[in-house]
Amino acid sequence: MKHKMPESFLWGGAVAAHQLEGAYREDSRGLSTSDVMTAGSSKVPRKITDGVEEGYYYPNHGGIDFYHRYKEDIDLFKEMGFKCFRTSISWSRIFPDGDETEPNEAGLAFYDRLFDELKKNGMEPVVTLSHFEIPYHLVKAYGGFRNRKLIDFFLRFCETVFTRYKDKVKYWMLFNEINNQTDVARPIYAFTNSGILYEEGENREQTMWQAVHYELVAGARAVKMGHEINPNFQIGCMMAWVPIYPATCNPQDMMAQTETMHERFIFTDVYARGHYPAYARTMWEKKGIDIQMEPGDEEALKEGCVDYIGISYYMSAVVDHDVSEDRNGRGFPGSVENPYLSYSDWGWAIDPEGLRYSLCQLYERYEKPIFIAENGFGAYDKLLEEPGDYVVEDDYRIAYLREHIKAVEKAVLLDGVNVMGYTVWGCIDVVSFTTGELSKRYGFIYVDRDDEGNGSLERSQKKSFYWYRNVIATNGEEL
Ligand code: BGP
Repeated sequence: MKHKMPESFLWGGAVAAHQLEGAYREDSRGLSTSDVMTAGSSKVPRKITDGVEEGYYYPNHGGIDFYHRYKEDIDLFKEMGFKCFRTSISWSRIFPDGDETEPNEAGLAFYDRLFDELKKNGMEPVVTLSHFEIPYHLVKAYGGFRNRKLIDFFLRFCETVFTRYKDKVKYWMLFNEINNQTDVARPIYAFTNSGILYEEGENREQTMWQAVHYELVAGARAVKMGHEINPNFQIGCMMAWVPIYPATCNPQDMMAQTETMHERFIFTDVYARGHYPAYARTMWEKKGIDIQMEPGDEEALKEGCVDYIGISYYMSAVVDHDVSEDRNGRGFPGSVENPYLSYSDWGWAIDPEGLRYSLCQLYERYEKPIFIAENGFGAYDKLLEEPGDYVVEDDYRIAYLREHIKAVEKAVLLDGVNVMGYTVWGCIDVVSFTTGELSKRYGFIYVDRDDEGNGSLERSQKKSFYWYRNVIATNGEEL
């Protein structure tokens, strides 16, 4: 099979402001949701504290100090030949409390410098507007997106950055992995997607779906506004895409798969088609959920369809209609292991074919370009005793990425899917979102920092740095 990808294919890497910038109070940046999550591990969940509390370690406060080292890091991305670089704007650098009417110039100036540096080095910025960060003041004073006022605060933030960077940034993404919060058993998702802290005994699904409605309206209005500011903007949604397989060919498992996928498709259906699918209303009725909509909301959804579908892809999942509990920790009842797949140290199924399947599934449903905004392999990398050109021999990461890129190439070259780009998650070691570990490393670039914040922050290449450089240089021909 010819491997070459289209010349316009956007090879690159992805990170998120809160996972690498650090400088969490510098230049008047306000506290954000990411600043009050303590360090955790694969065994110990992160704790959401009430503000920053004495006695805890908060790994996102320092990140990997990208705020001061971004030029050095961009030089390394350029050495790999990145065509694009995905990161996010920290909302609380621009509006420290979130409800101000005037933005913080120092925050805006940082992203001017960052985007200029990327463009100077031949990289298109791909910018996520809300990547698990909401100004913490909006959580405390308004209850996050349980409050409809958040729509206007988000739109003020969007209008400010769309206008400021309209000639520097073409590719935008709305809310990162907006669908995570459907897993209401894990409060971290409502907190990072919507700035919501569940109250004792409340109907979490009612609160979550109402917040989702506000976010979908906010996102659609942002798309419409963005296109008015610059008609060339390409604005996409961003979903954690975990395809669900039926446990057997029993029709009941197939129906269980269809129903469970509704909690993923509802987002892309609204974003791509501009209205709620019929199953949304029956799903809400079944759960006793009553969504408050205002006049104009449905009009807003219709007028703000996205230009492309952004996804992260790490794993697939399985549902068994005969199982009631979430056995495999995937956030839905009936989730079970897949006997045909192996799993990472964090219990994530390794399924490259699932990426090809997902790309076909999404493209055939929406016929909109797809951007793979995240795909990567987290591992406890071991430093070589005697490093040569590289400090980690991460053949396991190369193998994981090779198979997933092969799947992307099959989707493009054999299945006719229009894939815009592929940005490897954590192209440089960053703070893990789910665990707060830095030792859960994804990068082509090793950063000397441990889970307690010790280390020189020195950057060094891993073996995969040179492998990915060649993949890009041959446009995917040599894997
Ligand atoms: C996705 C997030 C990223 C990143 C990635 C890896 O959910 O969009 O921010 O965190 O997963 O996950 P983790 O960092 O938990 O290993």
